[in-house]
Amino acid sequence: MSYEHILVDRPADGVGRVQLNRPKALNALNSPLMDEVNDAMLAFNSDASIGAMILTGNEKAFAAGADIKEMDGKTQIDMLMTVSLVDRFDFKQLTKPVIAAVSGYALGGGCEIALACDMIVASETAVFGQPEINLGIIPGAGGTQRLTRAVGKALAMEIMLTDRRLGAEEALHYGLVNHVARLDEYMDVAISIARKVARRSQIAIRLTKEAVNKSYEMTLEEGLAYERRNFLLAFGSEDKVEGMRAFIEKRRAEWKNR
Ligand code: DAK
Repeated sequence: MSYEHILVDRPADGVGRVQLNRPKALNALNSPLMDEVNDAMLAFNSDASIGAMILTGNEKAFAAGADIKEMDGKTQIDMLMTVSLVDRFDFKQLTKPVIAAVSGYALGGGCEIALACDMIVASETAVFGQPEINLGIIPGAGGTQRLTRAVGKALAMEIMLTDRRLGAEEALHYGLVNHVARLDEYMDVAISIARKVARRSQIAIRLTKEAVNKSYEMTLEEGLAYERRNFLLAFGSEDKVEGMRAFIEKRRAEWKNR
């Protein structure tokens, strides 16, 4: 499928990359763009040769939020009926890990989409924020929940109530991002992490991702039971046999993803 608002490629073995590509609008997330992101990510997710994905923008903007020009004039009922936009911010349906490679603005829905990914690599120019308050609205794609869990209540309140923005180093300090790298290196860092993921057993990666995500939604006791369930599922895989055999035979494991 050819796309109008995104670029799609495979920058390394096992790695699929989706690049938001509306540079003149700072990658504002309009509906056609989100449809394309959804389509491309789901295609990578169901491609057996892909083990991890990268979602990125350009140097100036990861994404400056939902498209305000598109939202202008929309009614409450219009927004109620665009629930699909929110669903598309929720990458939980993707079973393979997604790394957000963020440079420049990650604001509003752009910040929320990065938070919905599994890891974030930031360039030193990255800026995270939730400026919805300036528009008379509130974050609607997970910001009040995911940002609060990521940085804690006090700072999350300040970010959302006063439009405080976090630069890359601050975002690293508060645990919002995994790494900060120079502008000419952050993509390589993201690709390197994605390759490390893609080289592993896709079964073990999927079961791990699922269990970590459950920690947001379950009590400790429920989460531990879920982890045990996935642990036992991993024990039933051919990759478990191969992984342990390879260790004992002092060789590199050859995963079958079975
Ligand atoms: N939407 C549309 N166009 C945008 C945009 C946006 N969010 N951000 C930037 N642009 C456009 C500008 O209008 C401008 O276009 P032209 O005027 O040249 O045609 C172009 O991109 C360049 O922007 P600037 O000239 O403003 O560039 P600056 O470098 O001076 O400033 C900036 C960069 C990022 C500080 C500034 O552009 C800015 O403040 N942008 C708005 C940021 C923002 O407020 N983001 C939050 C949007 S609200 C939903 C759930 C969630 C959401 C929606 C629905 N459901 C429940 C359905 C999410 C809502 C949001 O994200």
